[in-house]
Amino acid sequence: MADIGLVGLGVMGANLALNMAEKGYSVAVFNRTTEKTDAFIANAGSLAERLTPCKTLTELAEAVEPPRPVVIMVKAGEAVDSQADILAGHLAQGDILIDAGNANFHDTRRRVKEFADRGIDFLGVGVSGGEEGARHGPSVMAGGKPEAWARVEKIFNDIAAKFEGESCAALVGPEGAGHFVKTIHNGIEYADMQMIAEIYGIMRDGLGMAPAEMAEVFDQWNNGPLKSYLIEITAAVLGTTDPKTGGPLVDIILDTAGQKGTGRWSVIEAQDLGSPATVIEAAVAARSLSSQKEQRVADEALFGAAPRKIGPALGDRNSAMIILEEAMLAGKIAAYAQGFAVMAKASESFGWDLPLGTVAKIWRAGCIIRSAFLDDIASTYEADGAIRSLMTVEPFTGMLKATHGSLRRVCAEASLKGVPVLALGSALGYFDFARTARSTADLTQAQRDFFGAHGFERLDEPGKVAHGPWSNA
Ligand code: NBP
Repeated sequence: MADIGLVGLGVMGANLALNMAEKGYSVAVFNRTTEKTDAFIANAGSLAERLTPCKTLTELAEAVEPPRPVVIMVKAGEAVDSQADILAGHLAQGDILIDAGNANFHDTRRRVKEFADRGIDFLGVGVSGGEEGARHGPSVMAGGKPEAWARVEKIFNDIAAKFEGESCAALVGPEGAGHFVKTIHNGIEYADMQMIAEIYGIMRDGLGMAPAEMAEVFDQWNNGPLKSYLIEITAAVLGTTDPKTGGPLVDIILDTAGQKGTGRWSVIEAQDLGSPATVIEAAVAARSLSSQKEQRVADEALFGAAPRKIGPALGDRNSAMIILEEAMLAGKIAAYAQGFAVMAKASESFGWDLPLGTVAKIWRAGCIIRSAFLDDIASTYEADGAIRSLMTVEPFTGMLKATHGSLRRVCAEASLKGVPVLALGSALGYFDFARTARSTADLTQAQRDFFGAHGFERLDEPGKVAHGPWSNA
């Protein structure tokens, strides 16, 4: 009988099943469209002998050795509910349903409760790394009961990415914690990608660099503090030639970016928790703005194109590249500080006790935001899990002190010439706000009291609610 069942042979499910089979597990597989199951088995090569194709969910439940772990890897939302509901009808006490898709963590919290009532453990497991990660080693962020995780931990440890031999799979908390952490991972991914895109915009439109030249710079940056998968693939992307035109492939790609929801969810949760993630917000907004292509074309005609040429304002080519690298690093510190602060707030609000050091550790390999930088974050949180903000602890404080001037110069020059820097600008604004001891909220409080009698606290009478008096109120 099979060690585990897997429902959904899309990009992620098919590759996870092959990964499991390669690690020696026998896997019973099912897909709604059965032709896909047949094609999957036909293309599985020698791994097919460890794969049991099933035509129905009943067949799948019967093919797995009890207590059965069954992974569901289908489109998030209703598809998960429908597959889990049918499966549960064939499962018994002690069996485990594992939703490994990108679920909204509120849905996972609900499902954990619903299935607990039916005697079935439900794990919400975030899986990152795309197709390649799923096949050869993803980062795995699990949420649920420790006893349930303990029964499948070995399988996930075996298929997960390894960082210096350590598995990038871990239980990060109860119920929806795994999917929450995955959501914030994706939010940070949006922020990283948008900041890289803005730096690319400055290089392309502000400095007139060709993609091949930019590819070399990103390649160099991948040996420094920005070393990461996203910087590595940016170099590869910019260095790719279109076989049809012979020109850079990036130049013929329509400039509208898609999104599937996790970035938006991370912003909604950040706002709900009162822990703003301005860089992620800007990144999500930038994708939405990018999709309004027709309006952008019309507005460029209406207002005229911005000059965009930054020219030598950032110094010679070498100096400009150093300034851009430092700006990106400063922006990254702010974005990660925000993402980790949101997780810390969620941990407190939901009583999850999220191990942020472990979260950073399992993001060091396998996932899309994997980077050298995360190793520093992991060490920082391992040393003190209760830090207030990543920006306020070493080595990040020192890095920010050394680089925020470059972020400021880049944002200033880009703004002067009309090159949009939504995410980098948000990072700078966040940093500046964070280090402003006396903010301008005194005026906001005064206005709120003026129009709505909301009250304010006087500096000379702490703890008391005061009102006006306002002239002409
Ligand atoms: P795909 O689009 O490649 O596959 C979707 C799967 O969902 C197929 O097996 C499809 O079956 C099944 N499905 C759908 Br759509 N509606 C269904 C329904 N009502 N009932 C049963 N099955 C249904 O998606 P994917 O990229 O493999 O993503 C799967 C999950 O993993 C998603 O939650 C996604 O957000 C998450 N994820 C994706 C990535 C990535 O890089 N792609 C990374 C991390 C997480 P069918 O063949 O019959 O249509």
